[in-house]
Amino acid sequence: MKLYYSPGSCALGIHILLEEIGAPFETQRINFAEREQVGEAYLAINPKAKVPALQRDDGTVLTEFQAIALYLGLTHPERGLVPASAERQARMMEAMDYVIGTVHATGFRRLFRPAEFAAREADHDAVKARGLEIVRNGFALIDRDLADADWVVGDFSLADAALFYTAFWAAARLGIPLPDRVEAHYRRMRARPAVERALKDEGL
Ligand SMILES: N[C@@H](CCC(=O)N[C@@H](CS)C(=O)NCC(=O)O)C(=O)O
Repeated sequence: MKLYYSPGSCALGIHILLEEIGAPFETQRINFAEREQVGEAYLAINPKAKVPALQRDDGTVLTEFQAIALYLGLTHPERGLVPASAERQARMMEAMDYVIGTVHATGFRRLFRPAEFAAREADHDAVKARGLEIVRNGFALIDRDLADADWVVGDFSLADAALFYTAFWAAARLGIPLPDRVEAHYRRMRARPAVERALKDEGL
């Protein structure tokens, strides 16, 4: 398997899951600063011009965080990254979709790429302010749902890797304070050897 990634991007979550699984994989960095994601070579891998993308050993490529994560979890059942019960599986997907589809795609994206939301530069501060509000509200909801649990849904699962990459953006990249339980989850994640390996491998 080969993971296409950019350091510290959402692909970090998939990188962590690959480390957790322990199956052999390689990584290929896509250099965003050089716009490699829109270059011909990468578009042939992922025409959506995004990371993560996972190339399997038969050459086929999977995109979209939730799909890649689910594939990894289901193909390595011995690692227990997908809960057994339908209720917990659904809760795991619910949490991942919220983190990725709302907190990341509508919140952090406004902070990282305001030009995609407003053509006029004069409007970018307002776009970022709205992004920050979405991120803060999102973490507040996640914090409430975490309650006293160590992990998002019972045991460690795919959803914890998704929450981690957004918490990492807040804590390590943007200095946005995390609510207490999300902060504790972030620290718990950082204590996992697989997380440290993925961060180190990405030079973070
Ligand atoms: N829906 C996609 C989103 C992936 C995504 O937004 N990736 C970002 C990095 S975190 C990206 O590749 N951005 C490239 C760009 O904006 O040019 C997924 O879940 O995988």
